[in-house]
Amino acid sequence: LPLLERLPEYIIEGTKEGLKEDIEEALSEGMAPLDIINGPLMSGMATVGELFNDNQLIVAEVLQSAEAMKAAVSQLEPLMTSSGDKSVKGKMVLATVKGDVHDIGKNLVDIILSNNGYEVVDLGIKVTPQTLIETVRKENPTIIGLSGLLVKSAQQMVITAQDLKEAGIDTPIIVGGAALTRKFTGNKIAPEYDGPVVYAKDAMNGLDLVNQLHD
Ligand code: B1M
Repeated sequence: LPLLERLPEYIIEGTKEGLKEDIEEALSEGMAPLDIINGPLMSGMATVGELFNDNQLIVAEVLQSAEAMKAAVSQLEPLMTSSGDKSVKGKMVLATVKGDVHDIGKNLVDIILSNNGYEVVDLGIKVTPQTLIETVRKENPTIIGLSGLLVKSAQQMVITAQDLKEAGIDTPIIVGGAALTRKFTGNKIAPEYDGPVVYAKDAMNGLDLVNQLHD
């Protein structure tokens, strides 16, 4: 198989054997680290999602796919270009919402923001509104980042926004993840919150929006 067809196969098959070498080959051919992730690797992950949906993969196999993706992302992480601007532009408290374990997208947001002038406090997965509130009070971030991939996570984000508001917090929120849309964010989450709430379709779009909020 040509390289661009081999790369998604590692994710679909959930295997790391040869992955490192093929990523090196992609890099040596001039592909940018983020393009490797957003292109062939994400396309493999999209196929995994479809196969899983069709019951052609079980959770254990999807976990292997996630492991392969994580290995690729950690190999590429040190190579992600930083803006060169070393000043700290802001601070994000970042979390995958309560009830949700998906963290690959969240981790990408962490990598990209950390490499572009933001301090990121990553609370990990299944983060309750209470933990978020406590951390926001302690860390005093300039932005809150919420990730969630399950349909129920979209609803959980509404609850989280309500809880933050009740705690008197109005720090801008950025949300992202497969189950969300701009429309849902604008119509369902934003009205429940006092501060701005914006939707990012991917991690790079997230960086753009975060930069805009800090201008
Ligand atoms: Co799960 N899973 N999963 N899963 N899984 C999905 C989300 C699903 C769509 C698959 C499917 O059925 N087609 C489906 C959800 C269906 C729904 O809710 N309607 C699903 C399901 C059902 C489940 C379980 C319930 C399965 C089960 O146990 N029966 C279970 C849930 C457990 C739980 O959360 N409580 C489960 C478990 C898992 C694994 C653990 C096996 C594994 C996750 C491993 C891990 O993350 N450590 C897993 C995986 C890998 C997936 C799929 C296949 C891939 C997700 C992924 O990592 N994508 C996924 C199918 C899919 O999404 N197509 C699926 C790559 C990642 C880079 O993309 O996270 O979308 P993503 O991030 C993107 C953007 O969304 C955005 O930027 C990134 C790109 O740059 N973004 C942000 C994300 N967060 C952002 C935050 C921002 C800004 C942008 O600012 C703060």
